[in-house]
Order: sequence, then structure tokens, then C-alpha cells
Amino acid sequence: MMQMLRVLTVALLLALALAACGGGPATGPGNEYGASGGDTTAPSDGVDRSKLARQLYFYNWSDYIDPAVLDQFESEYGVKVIVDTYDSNEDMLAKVRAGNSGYDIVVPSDYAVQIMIAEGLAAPIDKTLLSNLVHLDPNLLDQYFDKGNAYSIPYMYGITGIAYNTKFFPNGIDSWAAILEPSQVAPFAGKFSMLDDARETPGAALRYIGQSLNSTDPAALARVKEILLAQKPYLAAYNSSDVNRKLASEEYVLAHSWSGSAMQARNGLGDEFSGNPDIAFVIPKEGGMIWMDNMMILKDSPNVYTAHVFMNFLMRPEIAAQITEYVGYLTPNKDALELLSPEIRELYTQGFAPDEEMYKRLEWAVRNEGTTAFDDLWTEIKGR
Ligand code: N2P
Repeated sequence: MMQMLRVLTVALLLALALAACGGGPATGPGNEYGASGGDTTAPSDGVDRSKLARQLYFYNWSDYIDPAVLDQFESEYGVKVIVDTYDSNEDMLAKVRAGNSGYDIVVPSDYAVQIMIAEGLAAPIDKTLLSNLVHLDPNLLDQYFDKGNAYSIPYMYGITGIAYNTKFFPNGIDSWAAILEPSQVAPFAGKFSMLDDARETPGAALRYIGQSLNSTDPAALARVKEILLAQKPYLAAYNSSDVNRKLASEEYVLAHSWSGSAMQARNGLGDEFSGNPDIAFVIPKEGGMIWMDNMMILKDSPNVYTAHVFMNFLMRPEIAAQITEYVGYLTPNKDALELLSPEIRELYTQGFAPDEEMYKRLEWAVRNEGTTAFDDLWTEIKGR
């Protein structure tokens, strides 16, 4: 199916290129269409090509977009998208807060959207430039972290639980105890990881002890610290960057993982690595996190118009579907859903996506007056 999508995409691209240039060569990066002179049969997609920048700087989570999509954007619009990657909201925030990051678009999660709006780091969204917004599921717009989507547009969402190799856990896993209790992880010492994340990892331990993952109650956080410090000697690493690869290669048999990262371990990731059919994913009975990552244009972006054009491109159903097939997370694009392959839909029913029953034990991370406590706790735990 992924191949099929690619073929369709290439065919579409060729057709568009022919229509736009009368068969001539595509304009190279940096050459604005308007300046290329001659042909006036530009595609009628409402994009003013004379206003496009040559390059767009996209700061995104790692393994979070199909690179073929960036090539397609460049062929269609002559804009080269330069991608840098990060593995936590806090790393991204540190870079952006310092100012002059040079990035146009970043992809903060829910609670980080709240932080960035509060700190004045975001440029307002101009919805008149986003004709493809109609493809997004209205139930996933207008969320608590950005009412009215004034500053952010959903990119992907997902859930956080435990990925594991069924060869080593033939009876499955149903509790955070499997990864947090020293007696249970001792046989797998050095073969499992927890996310390197100030909200995710304390959040998992909080759910394990029956608390909200947003709890900053000092007694609960003291207990979380004990649990995570007791686990730490057995861990291979705090890892948010290549859990997918390490599960696929069986260097890890178990991992605190994002759903799509687990899906990548299961299915492989494009040409990068192949999948391992023994990987399964579960949201433990005590509950886990649900989150949404959102495209946001930075206040100091010099390329606000081009950034909107790129965001609108990513919201085309066929592009959103192609990205979703590649990364294995969940798309907020309702019209992309029907374009997904039977393979990915089947895995969604096997725990890689929430059903109604699972929704009841999922929780969003929020930012409030107390949540900086997680940064301090995390620094302390990692420093030990
Ligand atoms: C992709 C990261 C998923 C985003 N590597 C977690 N919010």
C-alpha cells in the first residue's frame, strides 16, 4: 500500500509538473515560480508563488515524516524544507526560547503548546491560507491547549505505553509493574529503556501508583522518585531517539514507548530498517498518556506565508495518509483515514490505537502552575 501510495504520488506529481511548466524542467530550489517567467498556467491552488521563500526550516520530532513528502513539496513549489529533529518538548523549547533559532515551524505536544503560547513564542495561524483544514476531524480541533486553534494545528497524535517482544513475554504484559518493578526487570537488565522525558516517565510511574500523571503532590512525586531510582540500575538507557530500531533488532525486549515508535519497530521504517513481527504494544491497566503534536509557526519566523503553504500541503488527505503509513501514529485527518492500508488498520485494532475501552484509561498531560516540578524531578533522577 505504501508503494501504491508512492506510485500514485509520483504520477500525480508528474501530472502537476506537466500542467505547471508545460513539460519544462521543474524550477530548482530557491527559484520562485513567479520569477521563472514565461508560462502563466500555474496550478490554481490559490498559492501565490511569488511570495514563497526558497527554504523552510522545519524542527520536528525524529522519525516523524516520510522524507518523500518533502521531495514532493519541493518539486511542486520549489521550496526546500530543511529538517532538524528533536526527541523531547523540553529540548525543542530550550532551543526556541533562546531566540533566533532560525526555525519556521515546530511541533510541540499539547502541554508544550500551552507553554509556548503563554511565553509568546507562537505566530497566529491565518486560517484563510489553510483550505485543507476541512479535512481534519472537528473532534480533534479546538482542544484545551489552544482553543480555536489560534496558534497550532494538529499534526499527529498517539498514545504511550509498553512495547515488548512477544518471544520474551509469551503471556503478554498488562501492568507497568513489568517495566517498573526491579524483581520483574532483573532478568532483562540492560535490555529495556524508558523514555527520556520529563513528563512521560514520571507520568508512567504516577499512573502505576494510581495517581493522575499530572499530579504534583509532593508525597506522590517522592514515591515516583523512589520507583524510578530503584529501576534505574537495570535500564539500558533513558531513550526517546531510537527505541524503534533497538526493539526491531532485539537489542531491547521491552520499552516504554510511543505507539508509532512501537509500530515502526513492528513494521520497519521506509528504507531505514526492517520491522520485527514479534513486537506488540499495550496500554497497561493502570493507564497511560494520550497526546497530540501540533504544527506551530514561530513568532520570529521570516517565512510565515510559506509555512502556511507547507502546513496546508501536509493536510492534503493523500499526503497525511502517506505520512501516517510511514510513521505509524494516528492522523487527525479524517479524510486520510479511508486511504490507509488494511495492514495499518489491523494493527490499530491490536492496541496501537485506542478503542473506547482504552480511552477510559488514557490521560492528557497539562501544564499548570505546579508542573515545573517535573523538570526538577527529572533533572534529579537523571543526575543520580
Ligand atoms: C516521534 C515522536 C513522537 C512524538 N519520534 C511524541 N510526542
